[in-house]
Amino acid sequence: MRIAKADVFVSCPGRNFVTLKISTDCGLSGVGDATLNGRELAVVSYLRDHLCPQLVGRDAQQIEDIWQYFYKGGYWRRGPVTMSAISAIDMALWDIKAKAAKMPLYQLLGGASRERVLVYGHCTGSTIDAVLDDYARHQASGFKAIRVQCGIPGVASSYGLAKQQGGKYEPASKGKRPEEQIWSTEKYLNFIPTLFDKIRSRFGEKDHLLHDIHHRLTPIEAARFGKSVEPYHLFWMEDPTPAENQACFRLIRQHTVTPIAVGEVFNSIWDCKQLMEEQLIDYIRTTVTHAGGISGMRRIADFAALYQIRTGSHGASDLSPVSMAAALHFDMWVPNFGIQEYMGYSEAMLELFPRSWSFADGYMHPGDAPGLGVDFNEKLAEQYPYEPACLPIARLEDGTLWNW
Ligand code: GCO
Ligand code: MG
Repeated sequence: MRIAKADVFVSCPGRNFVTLKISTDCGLSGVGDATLNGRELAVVSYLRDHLCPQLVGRDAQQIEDIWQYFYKGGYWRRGPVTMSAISAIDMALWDIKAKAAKMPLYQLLGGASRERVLVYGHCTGSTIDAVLDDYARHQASGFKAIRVQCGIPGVASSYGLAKQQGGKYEPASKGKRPEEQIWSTEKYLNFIPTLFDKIRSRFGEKDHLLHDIHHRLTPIEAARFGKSVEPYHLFWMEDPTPAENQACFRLIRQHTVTPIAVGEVFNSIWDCKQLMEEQLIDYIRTTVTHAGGISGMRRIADFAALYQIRTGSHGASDLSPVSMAAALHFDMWVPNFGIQEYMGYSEAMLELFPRSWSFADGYMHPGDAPGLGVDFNEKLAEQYPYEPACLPIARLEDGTLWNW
């Protein structure tokens, strides 16, 4: 089964997605997601100009060899651009292999380890009252695990808020220059315990409660944060501090038992190594789109399992429905599954990517269509050309550039 064609599409049904379609000489084709929010065109070029010409003519069944060919063969290893491109190729080839086997991908991976996939949704609000309303809405739509982000009094643009009340959180803004936001760690740290106190007092302990710090604290501040929310039993605190210097997480661990999730910006097993070996995290957030596709994720998850670390894949809406489908197959199979993020998609996005996955009662299922169970409507995509957009940047109140 030879690869006849590899096409790259960038389309914007409300936000930009990069989609790879690999077609074979036997008529089967597969899709992969290569979206790197705010840096989409770099991956488009990496695929179109460098990898796709080398893909054509290869045996589509040799997924592992192709992965190694582009990982080792590129000489310049790792990095988000390279790994998003490799991830999309890997995903599309697994899609083809599972279609050829006439199986949903999770069957080919080893079969279901669970009946359905626990997902968490995003509750946001600019005030505690607005958060409480949105939390009730999430409960009513079935979610059993809810991430909570709230406006911080005195901070003009806190992380994780929807642009309109009741709307969805979407960080990127249209245009070629990023929006600048202002951040205050002091105000945040003083406010957050009150937020969780109000949620637990109103709704009790029955849901899993999650929170994303989005890389904004220093290690000692993260330690204080973790300690201060211990009474509310968080499922996790996410990205408490940037994870470049991983030894810093030792300090957080010395002070708190609040579980830690890290890894949405990681792109290989090497980024996970120290955090796992030293048992410095509890959940690994790498995704199929950025960490080497299904093949890369399997290596990471198996390594994590040695340390009882569970998966909690990034599933923000800047990862396309193709990524969501691949993640759900992976989640059905992976023995050390923890949870999956699910923000949902607009009608336009779902029309562009017809899919067989479903959501009910706070759980998802990838469906039983052969392959990933997701398609890409190329014709419709012509109506949604690429629109430049950027992720914001954050500054402290005195103007110092901070971690967004
Ligand atoms: C999350 C993430 C996202 C990122 C976004 C950046 O936990 O869902 O932090 O919201 O900010 O994916 O592109
Ligand atoms: Mg996050």
